[in-house]
Amino acid sequence: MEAAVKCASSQFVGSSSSVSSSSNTNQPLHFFRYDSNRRTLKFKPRSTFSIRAAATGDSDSVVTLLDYGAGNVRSVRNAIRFLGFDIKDVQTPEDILNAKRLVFPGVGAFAAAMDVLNQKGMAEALCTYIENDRPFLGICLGMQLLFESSEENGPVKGLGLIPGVVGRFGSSNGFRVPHIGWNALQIRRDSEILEDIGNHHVYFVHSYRAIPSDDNEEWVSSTCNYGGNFIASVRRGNVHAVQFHPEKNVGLSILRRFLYPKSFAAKKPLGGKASKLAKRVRLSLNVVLMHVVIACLDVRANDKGDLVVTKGDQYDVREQTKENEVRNLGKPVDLAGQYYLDGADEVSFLNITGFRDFPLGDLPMLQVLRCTSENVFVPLTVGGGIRDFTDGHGRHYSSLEVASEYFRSGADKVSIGSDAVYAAEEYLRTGEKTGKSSLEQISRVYGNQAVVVSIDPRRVYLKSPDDVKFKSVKVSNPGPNGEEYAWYQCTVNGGREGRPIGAYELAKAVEELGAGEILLNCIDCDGQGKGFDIDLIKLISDAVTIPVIASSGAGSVEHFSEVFAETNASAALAAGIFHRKEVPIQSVKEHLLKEGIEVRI
Ligand code: 1PR
Repeated sequence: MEAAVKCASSQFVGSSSSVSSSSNTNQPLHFFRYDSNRRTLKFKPRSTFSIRAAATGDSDSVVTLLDYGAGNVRSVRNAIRFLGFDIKDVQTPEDILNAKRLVFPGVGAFAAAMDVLNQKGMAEALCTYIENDRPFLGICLGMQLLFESSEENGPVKGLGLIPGVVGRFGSSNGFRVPHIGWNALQIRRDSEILEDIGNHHVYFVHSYRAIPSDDNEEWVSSTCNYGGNFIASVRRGNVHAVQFHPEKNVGLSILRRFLYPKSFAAKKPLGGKASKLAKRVRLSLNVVLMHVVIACLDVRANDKGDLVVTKGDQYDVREQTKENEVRNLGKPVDLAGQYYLDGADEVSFLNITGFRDFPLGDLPMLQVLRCTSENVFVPLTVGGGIRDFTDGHGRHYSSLEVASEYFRSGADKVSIGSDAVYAAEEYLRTGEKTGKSSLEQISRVYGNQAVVVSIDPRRVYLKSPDDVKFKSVKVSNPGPNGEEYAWYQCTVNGGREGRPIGAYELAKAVEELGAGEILLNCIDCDGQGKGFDIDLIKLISDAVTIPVIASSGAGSVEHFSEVFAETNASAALAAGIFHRKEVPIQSVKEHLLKEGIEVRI
């Protein structure tokens, strides 16, 4: 395919400079500036950024990064570069000991990470570095590894620097696991890096957490509540670690404060003032459940070979004209950047022809991800074509390799469609988990919080629920012949082929196989603007304990409040209304807040 994508000015309205898409730090760095009047994207040269390092290549402008190769740390890299620093990767334990400032963005599973650290002699170097009070920032698993042990596939011994055991969230009280989303912090003690946070929300994505106790009290700088208090950040001297992701949105201020401690030294500390916790919405504990608004970009090559954002009506993305061309709603990188600035909590790319175009041959899609992740600091999900594949030369690619390439290119999560249907069918047929499906393999390596399963069901009306062996619902609106029931048949290949499995059965099976989240589309509602399929979303969000993203059919702000009020969906995704600029993301959020539904503002 010739659909080349450059991270260049032509991708952005009003831009006059080019942006580096590679790791070449000699290229000029830029960041988005939003022109609220013209509602277009511009680049502002890095030199005007308020706090910047002298990019002289001396050690003051270098951050040492411990990336042991188990997952996506590209977004952390992008954030560090965005803040004006160069990156030196740790190759040997000596690199840790010699670091001026060390960032450790742990990814993947606890046991695998500890294995690598032990085998490479890095565990000891890390302990020495931290015990010597050298500047350190651990992120997510990079914080958990500091504790004594973890229950994740364990018990597994950790670095043992902080008293406590990392355990799994319980889902029995209605909280979805993984914990994915934006939450407020409860500040427990002074920590300069948290000073800009106030009541802003930071992004969490994890299934395991450490709990505050008398033993680790002197470490805990903030906690968060999700079915109980857990440790959100720790701090002792120059050593900091956070369970959330400082590379996302407001979290960047935390990263900036860690990287530029001198610039903030004169400021008064917070004095342990607790941040305000807003009232929770549906559960009876004192917890804020943030609801997430996602902008989705269905991407494919048009007939000229250009990669475009398209949008279907019930999955038909071609114009109803004589030419029958693919509907073109804009450039993927432009739109993703726009939605980030407009306040989207996440951005999803679905490579909708991935089932027939092998994604690793579809390099423009990878380039879109690379370019987007340089400037978009909210979670990025990418789906389409995640499956095993053998190319024309007989070279076999595993689905894990495909996912790894997506992660390396900037995805925080990958979304599996068709292949998850086949895996679920096989699992329900044999009752055995082989560990070989794409879903199982990717979640084992990257953690289930990094794996979304995208379901493309179609409603099939029934006279009686006994007419089918799959779970059905009594529908709110009867079918064309007065049918009162329906089941939701899963499809593959972008809705082209119906499969002998229902959405309910699929959702439960993929949860068991390791999915961390479900993206629940509905072909009947897609692009119709008449509202989400509440019957379907209620059915699935009540059936599983992992977060469910409601998708398809949003046409007004009221549709978002309806889906959050009437179902247990954690997030709502829309495409058409945002692409056609019918409803701005901020209007959705303002409406939700007005209705008492918590969202990140
Ligand atoms: O099967 O693993 O290769 O994944 C393919 C992915 O591409 C799946 O996630 C599948 O949902 C998606 N896909 C395939 N064909 C289409 C199509 O539209 N022809 N798009 C397609 C699915 C559905 C939503 C859409 C919402 C919201 N798009 O994501 O964005 O329905 O739209 P709306 O707000 O305008 O109603 P694989």
